[in-house]
Amino acid sequence: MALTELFSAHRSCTTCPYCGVGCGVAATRETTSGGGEEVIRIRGDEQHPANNGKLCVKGSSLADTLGNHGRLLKPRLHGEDCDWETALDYAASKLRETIDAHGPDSVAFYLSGQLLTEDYYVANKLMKGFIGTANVDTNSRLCMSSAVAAYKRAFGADAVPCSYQDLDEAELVVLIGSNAAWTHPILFQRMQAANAKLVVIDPRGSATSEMADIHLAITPGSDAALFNGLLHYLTEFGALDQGFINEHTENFADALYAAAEWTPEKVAEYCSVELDQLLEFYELFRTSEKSVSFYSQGINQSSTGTDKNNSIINCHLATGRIGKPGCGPFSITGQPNAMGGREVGGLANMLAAHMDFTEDNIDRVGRVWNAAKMAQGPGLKAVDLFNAVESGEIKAVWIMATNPAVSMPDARRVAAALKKCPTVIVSDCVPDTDTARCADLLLPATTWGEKSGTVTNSERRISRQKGFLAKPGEARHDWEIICEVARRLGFKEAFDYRSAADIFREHAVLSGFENNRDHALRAFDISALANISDAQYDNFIPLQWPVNAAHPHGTARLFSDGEFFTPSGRARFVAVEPTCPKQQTCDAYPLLLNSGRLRDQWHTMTRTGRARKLLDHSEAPELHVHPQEAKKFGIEDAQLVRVESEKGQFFGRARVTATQKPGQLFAPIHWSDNLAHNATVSALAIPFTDPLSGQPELKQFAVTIEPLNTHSYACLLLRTEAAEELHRRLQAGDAQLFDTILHWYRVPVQGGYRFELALKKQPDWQALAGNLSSLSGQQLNRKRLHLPSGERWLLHSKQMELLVFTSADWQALPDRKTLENALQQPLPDAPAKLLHDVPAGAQMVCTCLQVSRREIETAIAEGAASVSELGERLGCGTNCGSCKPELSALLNSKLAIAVG
Ligand SMILES: Nc1nc2c(c(=O)[nH]1)N[C@H]1C(S)=C(S)[C@@H](COP(=O)(O)OP(=O)(O)OC[C@H]3O[C@@H](n4cnc5c(=O)[nH]c(N)nc54)[C@H](O)[C@@H]3O)O[C@H]1N2
Ligand SMILES: Nc1nc2c(c(=O)[nH]1)N[C@H]1C(S)=C(S)[C@@H](COP(=O)(O)OP(=O)(O)OC[C@H]3O[C@@H](n4cnc5c(=O)[nH]c(N)nc54)[C@H](O)[C@@H]3O)O[C@H]1N2
Ligand code: SF4
Ligand SMILES: [Mo]
Repeated sequence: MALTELFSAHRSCTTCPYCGVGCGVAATRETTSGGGEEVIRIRGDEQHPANNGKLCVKGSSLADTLGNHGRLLKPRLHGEDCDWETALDYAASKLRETIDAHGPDSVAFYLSGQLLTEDYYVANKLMKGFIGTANVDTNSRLCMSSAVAAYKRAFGADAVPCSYQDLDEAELVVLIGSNAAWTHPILFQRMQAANAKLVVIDPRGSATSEMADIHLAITPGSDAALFNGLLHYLTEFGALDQGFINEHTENFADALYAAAEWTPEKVAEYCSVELDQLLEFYELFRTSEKSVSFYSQGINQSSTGTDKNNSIINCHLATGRIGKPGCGPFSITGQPNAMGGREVGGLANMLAAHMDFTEDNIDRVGRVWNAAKMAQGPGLKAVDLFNAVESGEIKAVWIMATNPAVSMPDARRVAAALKKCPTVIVSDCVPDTDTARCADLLLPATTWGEKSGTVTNSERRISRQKGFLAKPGEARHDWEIICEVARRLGFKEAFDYRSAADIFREHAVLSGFENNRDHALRAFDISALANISDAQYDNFIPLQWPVNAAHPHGTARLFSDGEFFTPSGRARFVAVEPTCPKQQTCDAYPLLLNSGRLRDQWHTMTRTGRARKLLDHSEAPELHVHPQEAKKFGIEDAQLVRVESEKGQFFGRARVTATQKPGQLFAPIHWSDNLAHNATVSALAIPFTDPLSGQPELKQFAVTIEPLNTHSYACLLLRTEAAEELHRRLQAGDAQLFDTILHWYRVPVQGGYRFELALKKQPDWQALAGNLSSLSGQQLNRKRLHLPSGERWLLHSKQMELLVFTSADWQALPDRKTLENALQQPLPDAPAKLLHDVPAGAQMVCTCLQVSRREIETAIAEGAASVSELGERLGCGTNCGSCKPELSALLNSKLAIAVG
């Protein structure tokens, strides 16, 4: 059935499923002008206050990610398709047996900031109110938990004070450990439009630092010293808001005492930055009344992330720059519904609706839920939770909407623990993630475009995600699946919801229940929404919480009255002792590996990997390395490199770049065993965690590197079935294949897959052709070509089921786009022609308008001197604007060459 036939309306307003900016999206069914073909178009929703109609490259490519191909469409038990009755009975009976034999703490849920609030709410309710354990944690532990812990320490509540408007009004935005140009692009564009000064604090150069007025490339993990130093400087130079400190805060003297030793000179040395540059930043902060500190994973993913967060918050409390327009410590959330998860109590140390495990709160939540068995205390946080799976303490685990076999530190150990766990249930929308491969039971979930509910973005704004496509195959909504299992466990009444709106209303009731100074005053309160009708829920206008009797239309900014949620009502300063990362270099592992995100991919690529054009920017696992380091270790640009840590190994293609500092490396997190050989970065991490938040240290891994000697490279195109068979054999470690193959990665293309292979030795063509032709069931023709650039081999079958090119030089292989097109067409008369006609591939900088780096460089050489001129000539940067920082970097590097 055509995708458009599944479209239930002509226009549907929903929210983007990617980052925490939470952009409004309008999906429409349209007929193309030419062929009259029906298509689904995705545009930014102009009415949505988060983006006013704009979308970044990921959002604007959403239509390319839709469709049933590659989806999990039926439940699978032990690898075989089964019906829902069997699947749900299995899930419920395994949970029941495990609880009966070993108690409630022997089961666990591991959830995700990509679930909708309603899904999250019922999962949490089932575990904490009915099964009786708080072993419910979430991938937000790897992401936001230090920000949560720090806000609670400072404000007595997990409450983000700011609003996006503050970015429009700020004079200064300090981005700390954030590559917002790539990770929160629409907000970054908003900051740029507002003309605030930008300071970027990040050990490496990024698309974000490229646009900064000041970039402080500090020693990895040294942020707390920088902010202790700032507090000290603000005190020395009379920038304190003494009135605010006296009236509205406590513990200032302790924080100041801890900061006193951090003179600018000492900070400059500790953080390895120029004193002048440091003082320039300190002075800018001192004199900018309106300043926002905007921070993300460079701060959170640390073994002292909570302290680092508080060191930033301290500076805002000291200057009274909180609760005012253009001000505040702004922790930006990563996932689309990280914030919703925090609201419902998705973290193991929270209960629900911002309540934690005090006796009063356990009783309070229990009364609203009419709970059968309330959990009595916090449960295990992610790293401990998977340790308990490994030790056998946890015997049944249900994982929803996350891929811990890739994203957890020491990822291989997590996968191994899951493989030996007696019961592993995984709810996902695709069948072949690394985590799904560890599952006994796989449950097909609906996903973006199909499911309905709410999400909360980084500025506390609740928006609707709305399904506009019918459920594919037998997939069900996550909340429905959870409620079905709950009913089978005997909790029918408490989980008898008819719709997501029913769940939302109960969530709103709980948020307002006994929420006042006499009982337990909580920041999260949406009680004004407790009685909304189904129609109002359907037409929900995005609102920022709290939404209650006092603020029926929501609240843009918190703490304007200087009142906080601590017992004294005062905000707390925290004395911070800067501490180095736990993972430290040594002789065996002399380099520090940093990890993070690329512009066009989302996490383990289960959605963005479906849009072919999103792979144009970067299609292979990479390793960024400074030229000096590359020389030292004998590594050339584009060469395959092996990275090793105490815990594991990672293979990636070297990108030699001066954006890295010597001694440091960077690798993107997006590849997994499903997509490439040995490309799971988190397999390298030792799981050190922050003692307060439990968040793992994921930005500093001590490693060593070596170049991998490659005999030659092969590019292989296969139609879907044959490609799946090859993929299966590669993943199973087929000895015959790995006799020749050193490394592989794959790229989905229309009609099949492209595999890129690095070969260890001259292939035994007879054997390889035999092996490969058994995939396609066809005879292969073999041809040796002698070209000016060297010898190349071409293998192909008559129907072009399969096409292989090899060459000693990776760059000398033909253009991949042309080859991909060849896969969809009948065999050309002479396939060897493909080798002569087309040059090697070029990296796309502008994904939307398909403008390559080479074209941009040519235009610059011909005189294009600004981003807008490039846009006029080539169109690049004129659609979503996500590539503008890279255009600017290319212009700058050419300018530097011209000047130098
Ligand atoms: N394109 C894209 N966007 C995304 C995502 C995605 O997968 N793809 N994921 C979303 C999610 S869930 C999240 S959590 C966010 C994350 O958003 P970000 O935090 O902006 O992204 P990261 O790339 O993880 O890391 C940010 C920066 O921290 C720096 N860093 C590393 N160590 C340190 C340090 O010691 N100090 C400082 N100051 N900086 C350091 C890194 O060099 C990196 O540039 O992105 C969201 N947006
Ligand atoms: N080394 C290193 N490791 C990291 C990080 C890092 O910076 N460095 N960052 C960490 C951070 S911040 C994060 S957020 C994590 C992200 O890591 P993960 O959460 O593990 O990655 P995702 O690929 O987002 O996994 C989401 C899964 O849910 C599925 N899915 C999508 N929609 C739905 C749905 O509606 N229902 C269900 N049931 N399934 C769905 C997708 O197909 C996918 O398999 O990685 C963490 N790990
Ligand atoms: S910035 Fe991009 S990825 Fe993030 S919500 Fe907006 S469109 Fe989606
Ligand atoms: Mo995240």
